[in-house]
Amino acid sequence: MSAEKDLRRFPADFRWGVSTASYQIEGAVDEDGRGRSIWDVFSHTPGTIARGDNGDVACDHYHRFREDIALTRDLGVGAYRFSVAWPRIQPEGRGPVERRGIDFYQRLVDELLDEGVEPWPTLYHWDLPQALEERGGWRVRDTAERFAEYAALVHDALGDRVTWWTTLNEPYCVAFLGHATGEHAPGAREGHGALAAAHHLMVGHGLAVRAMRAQQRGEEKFGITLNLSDVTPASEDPADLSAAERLDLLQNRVFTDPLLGGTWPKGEPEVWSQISDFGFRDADDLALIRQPLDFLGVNVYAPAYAKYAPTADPDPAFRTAADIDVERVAPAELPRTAMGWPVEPAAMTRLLRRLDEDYALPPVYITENGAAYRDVVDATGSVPDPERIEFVDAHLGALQAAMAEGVDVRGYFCWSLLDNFEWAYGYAKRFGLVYVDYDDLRRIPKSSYYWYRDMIRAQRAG
Ligand code: GBH
Repeated sequence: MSAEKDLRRFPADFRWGVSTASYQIEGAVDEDGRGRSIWDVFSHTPGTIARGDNGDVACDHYHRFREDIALTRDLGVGAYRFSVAWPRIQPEGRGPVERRGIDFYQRLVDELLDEGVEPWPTLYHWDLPQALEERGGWRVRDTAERFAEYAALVHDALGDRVTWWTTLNEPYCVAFLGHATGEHAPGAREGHGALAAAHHLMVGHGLAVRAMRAQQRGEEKFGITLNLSDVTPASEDPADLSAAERLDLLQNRVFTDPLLGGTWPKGEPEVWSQISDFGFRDADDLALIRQPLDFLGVNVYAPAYAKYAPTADPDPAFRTAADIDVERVAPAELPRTAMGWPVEPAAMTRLLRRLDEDYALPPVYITENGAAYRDVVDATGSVPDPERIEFVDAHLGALQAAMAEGVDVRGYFCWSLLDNFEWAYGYAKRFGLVYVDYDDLRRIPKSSYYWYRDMIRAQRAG
């Protein structure tokens, strides 16, 4: 018992938090001058989202943010990670600020500070202004430049009271789920387009960090959040070994090599030279992308096991950047979440260890980790979710193992505060520590909420 308690002891200044994202919780899509984003358009396109769900109302957080911040305060977390909706700030993705949009985030930030919770805004969690998509979206460099202008506007408005600034959330998902598999907005299935998007996202990050640093007033810290996966070959077969290298390239090194290593991704020409000549890269881009980072956010969900499977079309004209002849297989004995994602906490330790070996890392924050399970309100009105508690607890153990090996991890944010709009899965998948009843929008803390609260309290008790 006491051994187990010791196992969950973290440094006194370790940051505990919860995460959300604008389109997944805010709703109020037509309010206060907000423009349309690619997710409004995508979610209103028949056949894209489970059950035809969309984010029009979502958790109605736009109107209920005070209640949600009170939940966050009572949870005892020191930090709340949320995202700023670009189309609320610049409805067309360019031009002057929509004052009412900035006002909302100022109210949110002030309320958080009043309640003693540190605001951790992310500037881009996938809701690109539709007007920019119509001019090429992330496939074109202009969007990276617009992003930096937008970042500077938000930073100018909030930089006096916000310390922790994250540029992008998960550029992998934006580039490849958005432009190769088509599961996410804008729903494209392209060869070259996804690679161009990946590049311009990183250029946008670099330009944004540069622009915000240029107007820095205090102790602001700048970082980026990547979703990374530990990749293991399914067997010792050389075909599986090279499949694992390709998957590692696609999921991790496309981003980590330029951002953290200052090199173009190793092994990239062999995989993609038939679908792209990478002509979108300028000579100075590597230096631009590799801005010094004050922190690295890592979102961790599931391990990847790679098996060779010849699925890519032999004709490159019909191939997307995600068609790399890899099948994702995971050992059958691993449990699965309601998303079908395999659960293996030790993979988080392996991932962090390898990152630390491969790069000179800035301080790391786990900016998302969590799981969907089939939560229901029971007869007493409670929502027992023992699997989520086990998931988080086991991942905290895996985090401690990485820290014991010397990886500089400074904080952990649970995904998510609330059940919310889970992208292509709509409201069918619940990731919250707090249950949301979508009929009346009532919030009901699940048992994991109380568990997380008590765990954080126990840290302070020393
Ligand atoms: C994050 O993305 C997002 O930032 C957040 O908005 C979202 O709600 C949350 O996670 C939950 O989905 O099928 O085994 O190959 C997560 C990115 C990409 C992680 C797909 C898991 C599939 C694992 N995810 N990946 S597997």
